[in-house]
Amino acid sequence: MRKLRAEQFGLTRKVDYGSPEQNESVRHIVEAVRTEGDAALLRFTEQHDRVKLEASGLRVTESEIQAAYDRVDAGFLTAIREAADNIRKFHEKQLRQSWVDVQPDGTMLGQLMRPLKRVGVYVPGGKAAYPSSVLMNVIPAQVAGVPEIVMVTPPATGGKEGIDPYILVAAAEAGVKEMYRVGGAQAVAALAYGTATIPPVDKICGPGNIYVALAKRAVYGVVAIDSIAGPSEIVVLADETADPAYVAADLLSQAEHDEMASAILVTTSETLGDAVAAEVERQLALLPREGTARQSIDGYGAILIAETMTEAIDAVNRMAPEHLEIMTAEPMALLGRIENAGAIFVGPYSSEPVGDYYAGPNHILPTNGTARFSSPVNVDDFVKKSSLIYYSRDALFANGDNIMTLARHEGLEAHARAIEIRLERERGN
Ligand code: HSO
Ligand code: ZN
Repeated sequence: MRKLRAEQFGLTRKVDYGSPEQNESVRHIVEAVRTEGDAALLRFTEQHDRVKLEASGLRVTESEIQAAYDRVDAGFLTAIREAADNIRKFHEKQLRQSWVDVQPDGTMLGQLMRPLKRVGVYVPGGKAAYPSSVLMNVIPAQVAGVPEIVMVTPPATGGKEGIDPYILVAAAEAGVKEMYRVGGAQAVAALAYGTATIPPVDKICGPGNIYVALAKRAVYGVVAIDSIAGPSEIVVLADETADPAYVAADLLSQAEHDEMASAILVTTSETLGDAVAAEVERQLALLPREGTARQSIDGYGAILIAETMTEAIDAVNRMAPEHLEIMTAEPMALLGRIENAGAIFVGPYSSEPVGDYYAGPNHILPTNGTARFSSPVNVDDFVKKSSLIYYSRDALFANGDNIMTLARHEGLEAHARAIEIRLERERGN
């Protein structure tokens, strides 16, 4: 791994806006689905997924879901149920109540929390088809109280048997009752505009390839979308007390996700840095996904040597990593100085995969330095708020003049008169 001075380092931002051809193709697909509905959906499914369907075959049936349960192993089912339980409990803590504030003059102001009505979760095929991500998208929506959560996923992720049974089981376990076999930009367009078979949703979330990402951007505004995830990132902040084998293993856990993933060690100990570099080499050679992990390590990996812990922490805050692990003598003592990180894993036993699968916090986190201003997926992402305003007669009398002054200043006479008509009529009585 390359060794650099922590002072100079910042993470490379990797945002893919697609080629002109990809953008054009997505525009074409979205427009066709918007105007032709199911017919376009079936045509693109045949073109891109090589699966010929009728509209009546888009919806995944109850018996297919049952059949999927027969195909997954018992260990997986136990593990995913435990994970779902932990994720649900963690997200239940995030639920916020509506509130109303009553003032002495009778004014009542407040905020009413309402779940979105219908949410679409995109589940990709290919290298990022993770059952764990199904849980991470669906459960917060469910905890928020979203009554209709639908999943869309390409039709042949499980080979000629159809959809990958592990994805179907994860969705069913998370509580999804409505699933469709459709993927790509056409699936996103269908969720946004609706077709005869697939009613439109209010928000689309979930990861996907570049076509899915571009389609989400294209329909943004018609529906809400989640943020578009970049390649995984891990930063380990460690001192001389860290175990180099643990550090290396955790760096590789994210490097294996993607050729463009970044795995970075920031340390005050050059000895640790050298030991981690050696361990990364040793462990890399043993990985089934060695090719991907090696490209990630070579292209985006680094060992950053810092003079002081303050310099190391500055580098962490500048990078604003998706995942931060702290393996130092007193990791808790450093927490207050961490400004920017999607998820923080504290101490030698909080390895990153604990959070990816199991602990309960969401694994869909801000990437590309966006932890500077955004948060992990959470219940609030599926809730919207309505403001509540009640003014009593007394309150309007006491404040009407101020309101009229501001309205007339803006040249909006009708605004002023809406207040004035009330004050005059009451005074006339
Ligand atoms: N670490 C990934 C999530 C994931 N890991 C899913 C395993 N499965 C998010 O950056
Ligand atoms: Zn992961």
